[in-house]
Amino acid sequence: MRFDIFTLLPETITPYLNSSILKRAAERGLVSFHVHNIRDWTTDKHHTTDDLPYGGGGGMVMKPEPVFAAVEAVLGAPPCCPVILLTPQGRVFTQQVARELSRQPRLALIAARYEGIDERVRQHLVSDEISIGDYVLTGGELPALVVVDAVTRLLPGVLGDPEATGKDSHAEHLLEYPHYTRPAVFRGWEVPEVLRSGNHAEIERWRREQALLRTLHRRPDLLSQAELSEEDRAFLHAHGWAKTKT
Ligand code: 9D3
Repeated sequence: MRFDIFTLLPETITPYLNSSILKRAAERGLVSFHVHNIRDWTTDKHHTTDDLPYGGGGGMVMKPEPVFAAVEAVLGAPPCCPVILLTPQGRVFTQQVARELSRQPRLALIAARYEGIDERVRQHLVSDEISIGDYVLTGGELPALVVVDAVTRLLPGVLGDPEATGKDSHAEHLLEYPHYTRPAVFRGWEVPEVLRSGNHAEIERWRREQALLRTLHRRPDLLSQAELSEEDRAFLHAHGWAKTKT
């Protein structure tokens, strides 16, 4: 899979792509990352990328010409792949959206700066708009990296174990059970006996119950989407699950 990332701050993007799992995925040829500085497509002496808003008001607006020029130079006109604008007004990014995007052979991402981007970019260049959640950031660079990261780890061969991505708690709509490693006792705090028992059926049951309890207490909204057995449901009801509450 190929990513083209368009930004005014490429230096915020490249270090993360050159780290750990994403770097290894690129070295192995499973994915390629191409970061483009929108400023490289300005044509005026001062390399202007923003301007005052028509109609007045505060803040600056990203000019359309350099964005169109950059995207069309790299992707052609019309663009050869989906063009995603990261924006607080987009559909909210979830694991389901990550899985959907991971089926594409190529994706372009536009990270905006300033108070916004000229509306004609959305209307005539962008095919999809994504937000990563309801909080205010200073730009689209971190959201672009969030999308790249979540999508790349789903690509075949990127993670060691192909089981790992399917068993993700968010894929299952349950929070994870608690994890422990050695030592068995740290500062007097013991690893639960059941995990050291060697009884794999008991361990599986304990982990399932812990995942259910955590989800019930912290994210009960997830339970409506989770695949629950009759035993799971009985366990949850015994711990105060009122199916109506979300
Ligand atoms: C003054 C109104 N602001 C909207 C709440 C304008 C504004 C704030 C922040 C416009 C852009 C931004 C920068 N944020 C993003 O580009 C962004 C973002 C975010 O802030 N939160 C969650 N997802 C995303 S995706 C892109």
